[in-house]
Amino acid sequence: MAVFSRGFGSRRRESDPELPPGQYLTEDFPVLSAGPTPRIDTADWSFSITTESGQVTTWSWDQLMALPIEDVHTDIHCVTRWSKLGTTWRGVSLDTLFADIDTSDAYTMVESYGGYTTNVPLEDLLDGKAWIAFEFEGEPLDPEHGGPARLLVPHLYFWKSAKWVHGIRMHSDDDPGFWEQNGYNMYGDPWKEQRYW
Ligand SMILES: Nc1nc2c(c(=O)[nH]1)N[C@H]1C(S)=C(S)[C@@H](COP(=O)(O)O)O[C@H]1N2
Ligand SMILES: [Mo]
Repeated sequence: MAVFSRGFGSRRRESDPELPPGQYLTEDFPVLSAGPTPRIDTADWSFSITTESGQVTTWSWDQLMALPIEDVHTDIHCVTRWSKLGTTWRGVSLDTLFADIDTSDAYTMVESYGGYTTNVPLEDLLDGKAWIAFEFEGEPLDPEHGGPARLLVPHLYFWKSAKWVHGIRMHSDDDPGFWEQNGYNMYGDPWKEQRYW
């Protein structure tokens, strides 16, 4: 693991081309949750995609684990201004989960155990841009960070990466999720600083 002195860190902070505007680097992994941490046993866990026709496709934990698993190296950026560069995750690509889903809707509502929701355009979940992640830095994802599994959409601010993910519902319109109803941007591109309304 790389260790940086504070001096190096602060020089890097200003000049790093990998750091979006207004962000600073952190070596810790802050926990940001709007409510209590749900505890879901993998034996009870499921993930579903629900389309506009009412068709529901559900995966159990074992079914998820039987799908192709990908290693993901990526930077993450929280709207509260911390960023982590070069994080390592394992998960299943949303391309795999959407492969046989028949939908004409352009938007999704991501739904979590515990009631959290966030809206993401479908195209931002496809083409290698999003995963259901269940490992972080080689370890099972901590419950505080969304374990057993969370959405990982690293090109958007991290509030879009719903912890304790339970399902995705297709929407014809871009309806606001939890934080989006409370002043956060509908899209959340860190490079354009789309933080709030
Ligand atoms: N279910 C759920 N997912 C969530 C949140 C939450 O409160 N509940 N917070 C979001 C926000 S605002 C951020 S910044 C990240 C924080 O993830 P972390 O706690 O693993 O750092 O999770 C996002 N996903
Ligand atoms: Mo956040």
